[in-house]
Amino acid sequence: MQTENTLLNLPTVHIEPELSQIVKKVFNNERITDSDALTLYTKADLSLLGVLATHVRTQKNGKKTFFNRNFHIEPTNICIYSCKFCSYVRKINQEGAWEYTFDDIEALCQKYIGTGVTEVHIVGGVHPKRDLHYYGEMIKKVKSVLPEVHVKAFTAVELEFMIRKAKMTLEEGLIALKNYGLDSIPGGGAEIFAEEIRSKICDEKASTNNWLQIHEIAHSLGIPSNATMLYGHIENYEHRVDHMRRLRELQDRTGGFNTFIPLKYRKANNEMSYLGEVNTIEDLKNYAVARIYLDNFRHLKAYWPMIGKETTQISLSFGVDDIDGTIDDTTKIYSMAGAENKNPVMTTENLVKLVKEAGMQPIERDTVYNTIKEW
Ligand code: V47
Ligand code: SF4
Repeated sequence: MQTENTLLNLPTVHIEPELSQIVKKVFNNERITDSDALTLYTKADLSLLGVLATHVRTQKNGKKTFFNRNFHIEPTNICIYSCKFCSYVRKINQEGAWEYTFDDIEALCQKYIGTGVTEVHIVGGVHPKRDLHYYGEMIKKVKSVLPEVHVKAFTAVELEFMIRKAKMTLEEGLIALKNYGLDSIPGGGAEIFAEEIRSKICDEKASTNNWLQIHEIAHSLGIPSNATMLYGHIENYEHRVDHMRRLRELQDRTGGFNTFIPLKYRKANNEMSYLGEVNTIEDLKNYAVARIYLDNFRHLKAYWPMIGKETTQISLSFGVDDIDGTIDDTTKIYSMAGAENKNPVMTTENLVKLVKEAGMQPIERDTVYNTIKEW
């Protein structure tokens, strides 16, 4: 059966009835259900998803596409855990392991004095010997060199361990880190919340409940955060919808998430390589469904070092309105997992050009989406 879609005031567009009721909801700015999201994943073609996601994106952000000037510090790749998708983890004394000293970190930060960088993103392995106070002193060191910089640091997985090691409750630990200078929390460590998948890919580390609890407490303390989802491995669409449902529910309670960042599983040099990788169509579909489903997230980020510059440009027509930042060759997480960008670096001018070529409006932002400059 076919129905006429008059919503767009266009010539007749034929849409399956099951999809047409979802189309109506989206254009009426109504929340879609879990089952609607599954239907979109399984039955909607890419062109329809692009139209729907672009409607939501336009309502929330117009043509604005956000980026910032940031760099990463990955203090160590030594980690007590062994997540099956991780290409970066090493054990103490293993070849390829690194541990930065505070002097190394100070020297790295000094390179950015006067460059207009507004954010430092600090994420690394869960080192067995380092607790909250060590990382608190690290934040102080960064801010002693770059006093104005926003410190977005430590995934919930790192936080869970460093706080436990310091023998504090989660709330005490997050308050202490805030006092050391922590400004926000990145979205990593979420992977896939569904326990039957999490137990197969990253059994040992912070649980789903830990992850959600840490973000909820952080929000209650005025520490905003991001959320990620690692997709394209052994999970199915139900697991992705379940993951986003848990985030949507938490966001309804706190409003503390800035952005959702789907992370495509990359296969090089890890135990799950045999799975291969999903294709670009799947990436775009996933951005679009996320944009439509997560109605209470203002922003959807495509992490360009992960998916490449061209897919990033196309993603802007599938709901994405944020492309992260300049990064400046300071992350190894994805290059070690096989991302195209071996040395991820884009100047501000490159980012602006990328956005303009896609017909969008580049906005340089700070971490919490205040506009710094309209380009
Ligand atoms: O949790 C690890 C992912 C995450 C692989 O908040 C992999 O702005 C794909 O937190 N293939 C850490 N992904 C990165 C992270 C992040 C990244 C960008 C922006 C923000 C933000 C946060 O990296 C991990 C894991 O999900 N990851 N290995 C891999 N082989
Ligand atoms: Fe450790 Fe993070 Fe790699 Fe897991 S993904 S092994 S927690 S560094």
